[in-house]
Amino acid sequence: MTERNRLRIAVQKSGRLCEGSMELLKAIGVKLSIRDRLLIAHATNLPIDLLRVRDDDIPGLVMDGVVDLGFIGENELEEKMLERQAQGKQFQYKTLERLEFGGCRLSLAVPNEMDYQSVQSLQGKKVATTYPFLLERFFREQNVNAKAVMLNGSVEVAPRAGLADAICDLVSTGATLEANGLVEKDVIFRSKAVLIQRGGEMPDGKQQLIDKLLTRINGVMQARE
Ligand code: PRT
Ligand code: ZN
Repeated sequence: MTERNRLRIAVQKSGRLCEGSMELLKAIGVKLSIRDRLLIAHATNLPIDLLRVRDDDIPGLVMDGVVDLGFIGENELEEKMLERQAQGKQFQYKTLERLEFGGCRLSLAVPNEMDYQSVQSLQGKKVATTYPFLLERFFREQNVNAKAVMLNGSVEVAPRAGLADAICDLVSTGATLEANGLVEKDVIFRSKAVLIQRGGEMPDGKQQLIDKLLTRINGVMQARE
């Protein structure tokens, strides 16, 4: 395949999805020579290039057709989809596989001392989150008039800092919430890592390669069950 026809896959450069994605690629036989800090890594045995980026950029790269495939958390994917929908931008993509890593939940959590009966208790309150579109959708569905306050980091300290009354953040073990005097109340979204494909036509060679990779992924997942 020519340079242009090499399959481009976006993966998180470092972080919670990085190990799972790289390990899966290795398990399905993609051999890489990755040198630290390089944006692009070329596979040595298949016509595949890896684009190593921040996870936040992956949905957009796939939806804009800049890359062919991407490994991403469903939370980030759904948030970016809602954001694009609100902006009237296109958000076409196809989920190829739900994967067995990156599991977490997006939950509402409140300070220990707060009286919380149901999500209705948040009426008129401010809720800090990195996922304002997912949170606002949930508030709309629940008929709650609360305000999502966007924070890109340190969400769990927002109530103590007086920036918000409650938070909506990703949880896996719950240790971070506990350490910050917060109690998990309602799960608004459950997430795992997924492999997604861009919309639009795929040249034959690339589609065959994608099909081959998917068959191998299914084989690896079955063997691990
Ligand atoms: O640098 P870059 O932008 O690429 O990375 P990032 O810091 O934005 O993301 P990263 O690596 O933290 O998370 C990437 C993805 O991993 C998320 O979008 C989720 O799909 C998934 N994931 C799974 C998690 C967690 N588990 C998780 N526990 N993402 C974040 N957390 C954080 C959470 O925000 C909180 O701060 O871990 C803390 C809670 O963990 P517990 O175990 O204390 O509950
Ligand atoms: Zn990120």
